[in-house]
Amino acid sequence: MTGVMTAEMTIWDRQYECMPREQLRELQLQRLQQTLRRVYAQVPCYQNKFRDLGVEPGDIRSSEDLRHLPFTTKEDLRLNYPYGMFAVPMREVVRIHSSSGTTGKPTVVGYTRNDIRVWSNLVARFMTAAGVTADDIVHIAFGYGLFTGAFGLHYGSEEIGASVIPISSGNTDKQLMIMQDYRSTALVCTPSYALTLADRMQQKGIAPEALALKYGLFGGEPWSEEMRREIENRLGLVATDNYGLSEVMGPGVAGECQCQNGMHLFEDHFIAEIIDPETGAVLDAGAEGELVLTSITKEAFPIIRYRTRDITRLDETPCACGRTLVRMMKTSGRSDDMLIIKGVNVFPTQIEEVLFQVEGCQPHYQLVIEREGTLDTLEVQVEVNESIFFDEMKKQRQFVDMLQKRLLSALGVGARVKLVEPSSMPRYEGKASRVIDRRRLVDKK
Ligand code: DLL
Repeated sequence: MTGVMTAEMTIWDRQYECMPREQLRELQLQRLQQTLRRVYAQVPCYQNKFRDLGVEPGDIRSSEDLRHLPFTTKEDLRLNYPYGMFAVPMREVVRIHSSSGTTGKPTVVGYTRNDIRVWSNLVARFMTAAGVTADDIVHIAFGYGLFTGAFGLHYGSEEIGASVIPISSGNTDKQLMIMQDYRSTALVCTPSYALTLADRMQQKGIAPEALALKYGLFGGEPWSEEMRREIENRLGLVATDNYGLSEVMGPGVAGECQCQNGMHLFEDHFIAEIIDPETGAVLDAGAEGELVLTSITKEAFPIIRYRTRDITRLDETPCACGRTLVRMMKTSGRSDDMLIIKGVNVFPTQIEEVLFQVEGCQPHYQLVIEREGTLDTLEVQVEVNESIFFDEMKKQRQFVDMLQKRLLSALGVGARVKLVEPSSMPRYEGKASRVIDRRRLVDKK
């Protein structure tokens, strides 16, 4: 088979996705050099940063030299709000998106016509890798708006030739009705919303067989392997992970194939590095650390060595699908979301893994961190099924003890477990927010 797009536009760019790695590195270098010349000429922020470090685009002669370039951080984007980082005049920008961001001004990103074409193609690539074809009916339950999720997946689906249902987010009952009546075969949303849908189906007595779903393409937030299995069982589909961030493009930076063993990162468009988040030193690709991304084909909003804050590991070993692109492992989360409890680093996904392994725990939980005197305390509030919630005190006590022991051994720090009633925790339509850190409130006073 060749990399030629078929009439149905199934997008598997074999020429690039299966390129020998040596050749890929050459392509990356060539594209990087072009990008550097452009940003140096067009974006004052980069010109200043390069000058401060005494580097010029011409100094970058190998991929090893990348490490001599400055990092870009969210702060740089804030300082250049809204359009200061754009590398083309506004008349060439055909779309603007922005990232949610919990504090301060959002980050604004722009796309030229060609950027939109590349973006759609990359989303189509990972959707194809996940199994989606022109015969599929794609149900997009991301919110349409400034968030890149919905439009990214929408254009990617159309590129494949699939039929798109742009239902957007919210109104879970209507989502279920449309999924049943319109025979949606692929579901696109956050993993948290997939669980919200599964819960509602259960409440309404809708069996997975009543739906036509085959594929779930989930992304936008970290989720564990245990959560993947739970979603697959309850929705009766094959769930794949996909990753991206608005600053770098949106969805379509990396996505899993049907082997479900990490997300192929589209290295012909982005160069990935792993760094030590504390020192900024570049680590071996196999080591776990912070992902740093450089875009090498973007026109409107190119970005150099962007510190994503996402903690992950890259795997260069071959994948059974034949793609030679490096695989990005499920992230354990953002370094900003890492909790430091009594000096121990804890990611919410580690807690999720433990909870999901215990029969009787529902996949809905919240973490409350407080400071009592000088001591941090972590409370894990988890929904349990009715038989446990209404069980006699002694049995409940044993259940709590067992959970606390498991958490202690997995996290290396103790947590208090509080069982809460079924359906009492918040449900999410988009990205979940499961951490309540009351220490921050105290610190701010
Ligand atoms: O969430 C883009 C996106 C939309 C990706 C839909 C996939 C699907 P932002 O709102 O800018 O963009 O948030 C980006 O979300 O830095 C990660 O921390 C997190 N994130 C996104 N996808 C994943 C994933 C979109 N698959 C931030 N696993 C990123 C873990 C993810 N974290």
